[in-house]
Amino acid sequence: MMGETPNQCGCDGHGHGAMAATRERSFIMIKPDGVQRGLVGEIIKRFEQKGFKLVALKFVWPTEDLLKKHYADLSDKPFFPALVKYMASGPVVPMVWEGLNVVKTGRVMLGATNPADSAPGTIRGDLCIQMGRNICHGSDSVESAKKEIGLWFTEKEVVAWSPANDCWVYED
Ligand code: IDP
Ligand code: MG
Repeated sequence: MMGETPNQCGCDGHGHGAMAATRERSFIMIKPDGVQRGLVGEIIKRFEQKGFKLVALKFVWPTEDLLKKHYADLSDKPFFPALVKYMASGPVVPMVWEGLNVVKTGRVMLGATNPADSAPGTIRGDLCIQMGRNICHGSDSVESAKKEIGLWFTEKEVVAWSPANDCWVYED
């Protein structure tokens, strides 16, 4: 039976990453400029190497209608029309990543909204220059992550699975 043989770390193969906090989810999206510039692998790599778990991913050319819903909170901003046009200008890679504090840590990994202020070492700090071409999106709260995941993915498209290396990512 699975779990009878302890892993090298001493767990039964089921414990790690099982606590509710490690199942927090964030909606992360590679924007059209990230795709056009060939940065899909680089951005995914950073989340993978951090230890977060990929639970959903697709490659789509989004409609303006979907993008207006996605950015509804910004609809009264002067840059809103340009933002929707930019985001609808080509295919994007919407994803759902799971892990402990993934919403907050995901934002730190992306860097400040304006790449001029993004620290070196962050995705935006390393890979882009202007706010209107900042290559990636990340949810700003657990609440908005839920809303965004529901907009971009069906329930069936979000996959529950246990990565082989969970024992080495979480101590309990
Ligand atoms: P975030 O992407 O870091 O969460 P938001 O304030 O939610 O930042 O804005 C959404 C996106 O809208 C930004 O990532 C950026 O592409 C664009 N944006 C935000 N503020 C401006 C602005 O002042 N001028 C142009 N584009 C902006
Ligand atoms: Mg935002």
